[in-house]
Amino acid sequence: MPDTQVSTPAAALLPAIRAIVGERGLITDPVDTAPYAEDWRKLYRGRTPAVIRPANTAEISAVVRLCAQAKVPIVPQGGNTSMVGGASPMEDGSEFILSLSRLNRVREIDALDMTMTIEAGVTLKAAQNAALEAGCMLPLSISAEGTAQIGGVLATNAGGNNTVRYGNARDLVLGLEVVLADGEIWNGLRRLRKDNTGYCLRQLFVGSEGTLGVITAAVLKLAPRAREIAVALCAVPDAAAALDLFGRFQAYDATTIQAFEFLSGAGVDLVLRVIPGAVLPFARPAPAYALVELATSRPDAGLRASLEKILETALADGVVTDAAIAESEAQRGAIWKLREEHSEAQKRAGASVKNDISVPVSKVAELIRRATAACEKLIQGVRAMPFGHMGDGNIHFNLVQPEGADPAWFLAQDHALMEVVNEVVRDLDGSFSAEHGIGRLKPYLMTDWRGGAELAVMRRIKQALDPNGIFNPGRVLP
Ligand code: 2HG
Ligand code: ZN
Repeated sequence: MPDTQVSTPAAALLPAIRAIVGERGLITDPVDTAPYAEDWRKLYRGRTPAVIRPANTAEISAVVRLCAQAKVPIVPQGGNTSMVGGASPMEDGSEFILSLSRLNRVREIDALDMTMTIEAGVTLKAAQNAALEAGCMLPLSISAEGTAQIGGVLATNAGGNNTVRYGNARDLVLGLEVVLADGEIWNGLRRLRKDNTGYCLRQLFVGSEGTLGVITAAVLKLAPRAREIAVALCAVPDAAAALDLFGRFQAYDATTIQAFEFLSGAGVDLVLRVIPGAVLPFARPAPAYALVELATSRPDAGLRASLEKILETALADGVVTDAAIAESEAQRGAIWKLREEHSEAQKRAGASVKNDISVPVSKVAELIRRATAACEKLIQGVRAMPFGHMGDGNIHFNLVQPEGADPAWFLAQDHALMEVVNEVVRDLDGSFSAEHGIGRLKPYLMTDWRGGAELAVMRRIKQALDPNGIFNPGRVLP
């Protein structure tokens, strides 16, 4: 395949890059690069002269060195599951995609240290499985875990279902290996629980969305493997009841809550309609649902009995109207399927506008109530389908286009819809970006939300670490 017909600064580098990564490490045919240049939501259809797929950290370092000298921008990419276009190249074809997928080894697991040293291109699911085989657990779980890779998960500080108990990706990182913007490799793969030696550099790269360096490997904290897990889907009258239920579990034994997710009735109805094999474990649908997962590494904690006890009183009080407790691994999977297929179901229903927002946990029900009213007032027939991580205050306040509407027309309202939702978020002291990050979609909101000293410091950090602006330019910072 000829490198490219057009001579651009990026195209001029291709022979030298090929000499570093070899034929296997380079994709230049536009047909083959296209899937890497388009995001999962299909909001961005970019172009790139090449997807570079280095085999190891040394090759990444050499490639970055070349790009830095020529000031050619690089978009680091893991599983390409970003919800905000964070790994999508621009449309002008000026940026390389740097795929981490060939760095896919679990380097070491130490069950006594409870750590895992792992390369960026391992999928989150594969990392979870490796931890389980070693008798431990990697306590990070997201819907895209089969595809999302560790490097991207860390670069975006992913949150997911277990944040309520274990925190976000950031809280699990003990060490990092990073290729810096001049090509130098920083080996910070320490597995220390205590290490007060100046500024905490690793936390700068976590959540920087590929704008400060390329994460190539990490040391992650593991947790003890669960010995008992109890899962229930609870039908509830509304979000306020779901929050009341969360409070009951928290008051009883907060340490056993592994996930507490909210699902709207409309969202579950849609999943049941468009996702094959999805089944509701109740005779009739409810206005809303809460999915609770309790887990413990203690052998005789009697979780099932605790779950039943709390649900019994909640049923008696009218907080829960029906409940289904999983009796097997298959039933647990079926309950989680109703939750995990929300994004896919919404994608199949046409265009949707996503608000990945957070508020203090105590305000989640108010957020859902007020934001729903605001959006329904703005666009008649809009389908509000909020769902997500109620236990940590992060709701995916997603809006699906009115039935039969033109998707392009609906998407053109995205800023207006985000604005009315964000007004409520601001009023409740929340954040417009909880776990998906800023990417290409939301830099325009940064000045308003993080302006002044905060944004100024971020800009100084970017300037210090990436003076030529080669890493993911135009993302995160406006
Ligand atoms: C989830 O929690 C993901 O399933 C995706 O964060 C949410 O589709 C979304 O908005
Ligand atoms: Zn989520």
